[in-house]
Amino acid sequence: MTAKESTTANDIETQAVDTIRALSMDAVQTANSGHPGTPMALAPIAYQVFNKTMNYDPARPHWPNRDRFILSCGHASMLLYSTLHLAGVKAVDKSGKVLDELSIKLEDIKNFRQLGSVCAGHPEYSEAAGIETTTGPLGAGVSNSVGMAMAEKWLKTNYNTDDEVLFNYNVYAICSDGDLMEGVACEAASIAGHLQLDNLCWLYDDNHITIEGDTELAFSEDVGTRFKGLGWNVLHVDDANDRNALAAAIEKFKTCHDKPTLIICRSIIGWGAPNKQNTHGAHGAPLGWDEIALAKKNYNFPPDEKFYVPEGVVEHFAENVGRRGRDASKAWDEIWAKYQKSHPQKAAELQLMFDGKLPEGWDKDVPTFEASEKGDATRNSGGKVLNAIAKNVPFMIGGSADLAPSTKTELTFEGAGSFLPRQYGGRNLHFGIREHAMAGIINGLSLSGLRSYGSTFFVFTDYMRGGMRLSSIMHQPVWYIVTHDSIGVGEDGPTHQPIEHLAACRSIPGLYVFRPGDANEVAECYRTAMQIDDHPCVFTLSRQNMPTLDRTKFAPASGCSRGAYILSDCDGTPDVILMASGSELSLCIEAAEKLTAEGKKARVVSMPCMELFAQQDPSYIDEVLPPAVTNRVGVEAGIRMCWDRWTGSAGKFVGMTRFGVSAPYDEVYKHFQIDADGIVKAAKG
Ligand SMILES: Cc1ncc(C[n+]2csc(CCOP(=O)(O)OP(=O)(O)O)c2C)c(N)n1
Ligand SMILES: [Mg+2]
Repeated sequence: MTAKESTTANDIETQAVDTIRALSMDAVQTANSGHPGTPMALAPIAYQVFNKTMNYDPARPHWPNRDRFILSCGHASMLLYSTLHLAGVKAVDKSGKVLDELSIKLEDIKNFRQLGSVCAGHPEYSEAAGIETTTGPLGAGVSNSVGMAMAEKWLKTNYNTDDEVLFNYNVYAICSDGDLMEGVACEAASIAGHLQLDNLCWLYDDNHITIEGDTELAFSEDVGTRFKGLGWNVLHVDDANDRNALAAAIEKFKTCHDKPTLIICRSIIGWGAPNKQNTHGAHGAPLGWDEIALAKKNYNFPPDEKFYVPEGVVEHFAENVGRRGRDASKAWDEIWAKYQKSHPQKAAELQLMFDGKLPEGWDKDVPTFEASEKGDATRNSGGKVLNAIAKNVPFMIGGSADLAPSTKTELTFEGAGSFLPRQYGGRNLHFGIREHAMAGIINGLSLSGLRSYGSTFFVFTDYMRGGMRLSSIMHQPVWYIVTHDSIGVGEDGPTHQPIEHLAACRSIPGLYVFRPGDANEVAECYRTAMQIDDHPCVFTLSRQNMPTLDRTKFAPASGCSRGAYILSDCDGTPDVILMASGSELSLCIEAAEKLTAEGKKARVVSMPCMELFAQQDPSYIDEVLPPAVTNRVGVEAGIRMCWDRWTGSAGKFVGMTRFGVSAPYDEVYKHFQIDADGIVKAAKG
């Protein structure tokens, strides 16, 4: 049988599904690395969702009202690449312009997992249009999907009118056993159920296999019952190859109007490979060309032809998702044109959001704080500045993991409101005590165009670090507003006193960590961060008060935009440079006064953001920290790591070397000798 004959022997839908399978097997085998079995098993699901269900225009991958497709089990990346390739999804350049070429070319698939190929080991957002989020860490993708579904609800509530429906998209996520074993997925599912996100559909690959073998080894729960308990609509498809059953289940999802849907699909990993299917051997290793040939025979494909796309398959995708998407996006354009006339102001807001820009005057209400010895906690000034900005940036939304009264992140201006079940217009999100899901959700919101933030105590960044890392990998400008930033927490003791967290956050490439030293530094750090549109930021803010510095005496806080600046100086070359972030800044000022009284020349450098400072011109860095001045003291109520770069090999550090203790905060500081006397001693030592 020739290749041509074999293609006509099958119906085109089955051929399309089998093409996804064959491309995936071939790519993994050629790379000699990857996961073939799951794409083979899930090809019918990806086909059914993408080609037969979604409103998605392959010629406009960034169309705002597109249905979203997320592959949460990112190890099955070839499933996504094959599908996007066959669907004809177009490439998009950095400016957002659609190019006249495929986002994923056959050549890219042939170079799967190789340097420079957009077909990376796991799907990487921004590598290729059509990849809606980076996945790989199990559970992450489904948590993003909840944020995307929330974004749709929020946009719909705030912008649709009775006649003009701009937003009505669904979010589909394929997930695996590993996804559903992860805590973050359960946190995310719990909030999705609570919020009744009926625009969200997870398709669970119930294949009974993970890396070590049968799921019986470690996973015996009744997933369906769990999800029912979480408030989900739970459906079953007994055979993932039964596309009619899949279609019927998806139809039921669409008609369910008060719950998210979980479709539990029984599949066979490596389906079609006679010796490897249904074994964990099909999970993460190439099948071998012999086994691939046998599988292709089963699919009625030419056994030895690699990267074979039967005639008619690409056209078949074009006639389905292509045509449907084109019609839907065209219809949307008409509505959008009408909307721009009928609601010019709202349309202008949306246009800014689509373009990733800020409204004019977004920072016009950012306050300047009066000098005050008593000062304020930076969490308080942070709350004020956040409110001042969010008021003028209508698409900025966020919330806290049940700590808004402590982190001061509630938006209190008129009309801010709360995002609640079936009341989706509010801007205050309530994540409950689910930090990791919060990070995943704010990533999902950001990937949907919103400026998003999440808030908790700094010490609990440990719980959401996976999501923070992904924010940075994906270059999303999400904010982590984390308070109670040091031993300054006081009585709550070592479990609540972050020690190593500044270093841990600074170690994530691309994450800007701000620790402002007074209220005006808060304002300037927020102003600076708001203009960073391709990196996440962390704001670590204090529970305890710190003085609001008199800026007629000290340098202006606008120096924060350079990461570090000379706050106060001496005449001539300093004998010592004292530098600090956050609440320790005022201790340095006090120490400098003492040193000056003793006839020493001291400079104080405020360093709220090391990452920004490191990016400055070397001449500026040398101006702030002249190389000739080697007597330097870094001061921070955290561990020393990160400071040596600035203090140099002769430098000293005043900070923490162990976990904290429970006591009133000023006593804790004294106990660890993080005070002016300790700094003076280090400066002289
Ligand atoms: C958070 C996280 N832990 C561990 C892994 C490594 N890993 C990749 S796939 C996998 C499990 C595979 O089982 P399943 O999720 O059921 O996928 P299947 O083999 O059925 O495709 C593991 C442990 C990971 N990617 N993410
Ligand atoms: Mg599995």
